[in-house]
Amino acid sequence: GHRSCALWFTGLPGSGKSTLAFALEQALHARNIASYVLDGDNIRHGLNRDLGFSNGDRTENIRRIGEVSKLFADAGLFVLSAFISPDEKDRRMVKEMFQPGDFIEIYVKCSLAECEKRDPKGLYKKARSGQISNFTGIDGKYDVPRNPDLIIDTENMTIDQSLDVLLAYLEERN
Ligand code: GGZ
Repeated sequence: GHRSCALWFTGLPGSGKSTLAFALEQALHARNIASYVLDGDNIRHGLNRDLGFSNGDRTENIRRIGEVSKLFADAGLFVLSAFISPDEKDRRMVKEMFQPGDFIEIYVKCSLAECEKRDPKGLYKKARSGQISNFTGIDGKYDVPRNPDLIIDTENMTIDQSLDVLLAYLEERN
């Protein structure tokens, strides 16, 4: 058997957080481990539709997502939460909602240059031209995780390789 827990993916926009979380969800389902992905698409359009991207709103965004992640974990699921979560102390706040070891911080590492090159939604371009403000990596801060449980370097690995690293880590930790 396995304990339910929260895997928290943090990283710059375009670093690959959601992609990795969904790939892991599929791999876990194939192993009969119930999991669920929370990301901007299912949270910011619903529960957190009242929040924007000011620093205060981001803190409230992360706080609510932390509480929801805890509920999912209490319900017995592996919850995979993929949010920029740029503020180190907001990530600590969420970590403290969990029993030690039940919250796994995964730094999805990718340089700003590469994220900006990928620019899957054209938002970096908008941020550069001033159409979006407080955009993480451009004029919004990102606190690089100081002590993550795992670092996934998506700049130098394929999605499959990244997934293998994640699965090996989870197996090792049981
Ligand atoms: C960062 C923004 C912004 C600003 C809109 N800064 O690539 P995306 O589009 O789908 O992912 C980004 C998403 C980030 O939401 P999070 O809830 O993960 O952010 S946080 O943890 O900081 O609260 C991006 C889009 O929202 N987006 N404006 N100014 N990302």
